[in-house]
Amino acid sequence: MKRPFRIAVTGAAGSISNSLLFRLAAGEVFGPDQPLILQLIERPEAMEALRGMAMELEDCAFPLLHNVRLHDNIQDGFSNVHFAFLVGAKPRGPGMERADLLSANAEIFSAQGRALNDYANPDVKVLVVGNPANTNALIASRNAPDLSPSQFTAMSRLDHNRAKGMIANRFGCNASDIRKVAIWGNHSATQYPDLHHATAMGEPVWPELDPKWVDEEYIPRVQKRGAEIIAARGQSSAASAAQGAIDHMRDWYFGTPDDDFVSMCVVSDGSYGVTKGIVFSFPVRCRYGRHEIVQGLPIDEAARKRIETTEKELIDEKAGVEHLLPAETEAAHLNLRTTLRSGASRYGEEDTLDDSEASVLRTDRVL
Ligand code: NAX
Repeated sequence: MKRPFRIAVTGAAGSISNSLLFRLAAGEVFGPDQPLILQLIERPEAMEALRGMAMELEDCAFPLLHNVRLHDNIQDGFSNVHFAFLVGAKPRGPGMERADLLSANAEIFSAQGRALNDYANPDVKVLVVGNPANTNALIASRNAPDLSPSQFTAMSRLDHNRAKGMIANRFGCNASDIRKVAIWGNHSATQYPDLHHATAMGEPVWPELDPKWVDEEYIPRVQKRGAEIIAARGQSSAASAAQGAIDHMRDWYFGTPDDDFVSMCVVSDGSYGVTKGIVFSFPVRCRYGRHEIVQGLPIDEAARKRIETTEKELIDEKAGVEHLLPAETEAAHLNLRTTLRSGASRYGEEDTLDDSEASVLRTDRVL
């Protein structure tokens, strides 16, 4: 019997978790033979709802689910966890400016970064789902001086899946026939869903597409899909967001296929000229539990402009929370080479990445 993984989920009584927790417990992320302990975290006022969720989990009699723990504090909730899904966040209230939303969440995520640093397993892998996800992930990472920035990611996988689904519809094929779609930038309406490198059933899609359709229909529709769903069902995306989180963590853990890439928001190492030290969605590949930004994709002028627009938004977001970014972690986030300690990332290596298995496995990362 394998040793159980400890998984923390914040916002565990919310809508996304209502889908995520059951699929985690069913083995959809870590496989059908990996036992789990769920450490579920909520605000004190939502603990009763969380208790209801735990009863339902119990009633499923999941063979992989060893234990469910309920926590109203992050210190106990993050204790020894190997993976953390940070789903809970403060929603935008009436009259709240974006800057207020940013700073309200900044405080939550700086405390969570510190608690992960102090209480989680040193190899913890963190996925931030709660919005504004990219900047929340940056704040958490900057407040975790003993962890590598490569251990913190934010979710653009829902956007990636949306982008894939919409192009599959266009070509009349299945989403699994589409490869190499990329989301660049922020999980917001400035994100850039890029089809230049995408293939459908092995053939490039770009030559088949009308650029006007891409610019005026496809890109805005992916960017605003969240709002379209709220307008249609009166609630924000929940099951599809859970699917994005499942795909993100599963691929990070098990790896991505060689003939494809996925989108993940990771700390920028300056690839493609993107400002270092912001959390930005890139096309990435994962192997041996590590993510690496896909290098060398051609970027034309129009794509460059779109990347710069979303980059600027993230720079502005970062400026708005600068007071919560400790100076002591700045260098590690600007020079990712110095953070290779855990072997979790190949950031900062020269242009030619060393693919040898010996180098990949040298640090013996054991969960
Ligand atoms: P819900 O409002 O249904 O649930 C959020 C839960 O988080 C609530 O139960 C609340 O009590 C809890 N919570 C709030 N602050 C907390 C804290 N500090 N510690 C622990 N728990 C806390 O929202 P839901 O629909 O589940 O969405 C959760 C978050 O995901 C939101 O911020 C939402 O904007 C974001 N999303 C991010 C997406 C992405 O692609 N990155 C897509 C979907 C979603 O919009």
